[in-house]
Amino acid sequence: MFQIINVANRLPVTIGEQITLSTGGIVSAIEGIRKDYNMLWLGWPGELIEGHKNQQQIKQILLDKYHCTPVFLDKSEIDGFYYGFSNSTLWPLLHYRPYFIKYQTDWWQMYQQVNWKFAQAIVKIAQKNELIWIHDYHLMLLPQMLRQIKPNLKIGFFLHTPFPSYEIFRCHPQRKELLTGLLAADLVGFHTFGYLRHFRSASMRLLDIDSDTTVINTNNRKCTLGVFPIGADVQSFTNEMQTEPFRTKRAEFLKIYKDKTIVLNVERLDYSKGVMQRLEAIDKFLEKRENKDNIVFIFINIPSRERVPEYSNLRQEIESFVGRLNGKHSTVKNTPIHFIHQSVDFTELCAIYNIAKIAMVTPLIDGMNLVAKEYVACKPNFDGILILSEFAGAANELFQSLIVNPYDIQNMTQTLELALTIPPDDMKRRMKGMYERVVQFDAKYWAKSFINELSKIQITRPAAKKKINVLNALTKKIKKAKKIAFFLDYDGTLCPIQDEPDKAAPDKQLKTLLEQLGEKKNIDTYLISGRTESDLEKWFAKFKITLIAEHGFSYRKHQTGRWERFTRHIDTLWKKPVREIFQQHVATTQGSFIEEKKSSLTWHYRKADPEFGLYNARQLMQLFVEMLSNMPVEVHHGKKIVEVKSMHANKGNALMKFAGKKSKYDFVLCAGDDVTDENMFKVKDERLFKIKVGDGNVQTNAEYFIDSPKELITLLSTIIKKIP
Ligand code: GDG
Repeated sequence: MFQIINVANRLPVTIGEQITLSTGGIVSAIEGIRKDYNMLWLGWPGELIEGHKNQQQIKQILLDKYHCTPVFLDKSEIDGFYYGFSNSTLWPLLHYRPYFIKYQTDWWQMYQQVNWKFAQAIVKIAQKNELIWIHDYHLMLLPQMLRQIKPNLKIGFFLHTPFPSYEIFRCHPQRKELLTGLLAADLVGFHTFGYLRHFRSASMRLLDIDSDTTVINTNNRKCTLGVFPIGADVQSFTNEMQTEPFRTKRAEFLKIYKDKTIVLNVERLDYSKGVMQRLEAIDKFLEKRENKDNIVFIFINIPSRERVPEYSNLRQEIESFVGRLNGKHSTVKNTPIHFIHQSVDFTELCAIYNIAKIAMVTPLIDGMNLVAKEYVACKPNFDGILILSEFAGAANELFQSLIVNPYDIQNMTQTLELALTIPPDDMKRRMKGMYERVVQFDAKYWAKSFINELSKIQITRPAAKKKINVLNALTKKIKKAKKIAFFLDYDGTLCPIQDEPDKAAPDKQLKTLLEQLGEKKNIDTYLISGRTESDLEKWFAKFKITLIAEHGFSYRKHQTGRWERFTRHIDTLWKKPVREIFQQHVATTQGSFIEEKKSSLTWHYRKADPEFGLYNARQLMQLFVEMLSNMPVEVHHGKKIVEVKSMHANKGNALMKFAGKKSKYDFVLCAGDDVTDENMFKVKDERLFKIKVGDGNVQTNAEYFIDSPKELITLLSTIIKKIP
């Protein structure tokens, strides 16, 4: 059995005449640790050459020789899922290029279909205890799909690209589905805290869910967020630099570029890498330079996604710009720009990294950028200068580089001039600092830290566990009871919380339950809610139950049909100053509003920006602590609300009024989801059976948990059948 199933869009192999191991960022990172873990790699093997071995043969070779399981894609899947949705829709979105986004509904269907295909391929091989590690934007729906089939798998997801700000991410038609897909993972990792912050912000704003800095809570599950900056495969570069082929290549290059300063550029040909802006800066630099014979700019631009029009257009643009620049700046002795539109082999890459005096890594945006780290890794003598874009994830760590803004052409030109004149001591000091960091936090370190974090995560499903107990415990107790009272909160307890309070009308199943409860001689039912008298009357007047409004401010027995107050004289002088303060907050916190009831004033911020709303709610709470300390009110900060209410309206008191020690009841069930229900749960009386509905991870005085209103209704419907 495998310990880890590593899932990425591409397998680390290229299938041509022969099957070979490919190079690239993720590949080297994962390959570096494969020996340490029993790891299976699952992914697409790439487009197969016609007439090559059949799929079954390839499958066998991949498994035996490379520990890989292929997920084959047909032509329409490759077009719709890979070139379409992944690389023409998601890639530009994640790289802040909304105007490059192309979108087709059939691509979205293909994306779902292929994610589903991956999910099924995984469950075929996954037993129980493997860690599933999913990589990158091609597979954002996969965590949720896997979770649906195998709820207890431990799933990690790492995003290799940036995660853009909410304002960009929200442009996507499937923004909610994509986030929900990811949030089903137990751990979601990013290269930088900035991306994590954006992801969290988008989740809070688009899905209206709560979150701490590194944890997002969804449906009784926790999704942990973490920062794991990918490192370079330092070991491979260091080893390569000890070899004879490397020494030969290095000597050869030194001879070719004798007396010339090499400025190196290595990247996939991609619009995120800022090649055009860099060429512009080089043009300006060369315009000012007197001696153009002794400098050469080597561009290694590996071909990438050429079937996507933006990429082939960019290639043409770059090639024609390079042509113009060489025409303009070449001398008899030198052609300043050396443009290679193909991959060079690993030994050559090492040699060129090693001898280049300057590396220019100036993407407009980049998740991390491994080239920057690899260049540093190939500088054990600290003799090089890295010019690095502030928009590469790597800039957070490689701060001793010369940091540039790639949109500021003049800044890049000047930095290039500075790099050429930097004193050797300064150069060494900078490179030494970066080298030490790159060596310490390499690819292995990255992969191990992600895997460790994922293995440490406890998959707790407390609500599910206690749910089993609740039915048993309740059955046991209720069977012995002669006279029973049910105190049931409404919103969030018998009915899911809705955006609009008016939408929360009781459904058919609940109505049936209330009818049945009304008919039960041995059970009295109290619907105890924060809602107004008229709201409750509108929906529940016809049932034979007692309605308790405004958290225990007034009640209505079915027999009389009349509303009565628990306490006669209630002081409401506090309302005026509280209303004024709430109004000030309504003006500044867009989307917030005030709700006024007889016994309370509530400021709602569920439609406001979640962070600004929360900030203002906390400000209000601080203010009220002093301001209302001598008033007969209770203040509480609940689910997206700040409420000030008369202290006479209290669900615990209301419960005691009807079901106190001297009452006829020998068993009292109370169920609620909110802080106001805690007043019932706080009552100490062994006749009480307290059920909290919703998130099992919160502090509560209740003893039992139920996941959702739907499950509570099912539980109650089951239980009342056992009572005469
Ligand atoms: C994505 C994110 C993130 C390049 N030319 C040759 C060659 N390479 C290798 C480099 C490096 C890799 O390709 C490129 O990795 P990057 O990190 O720079 O960029 P992306 O491919 O866009 O990768 C990126 C990365 O994922 C990892 O999380 O850093 O931000 O966009 O390893 O060495 N290798 C050889 N010949 C070449 O000509 N042999």
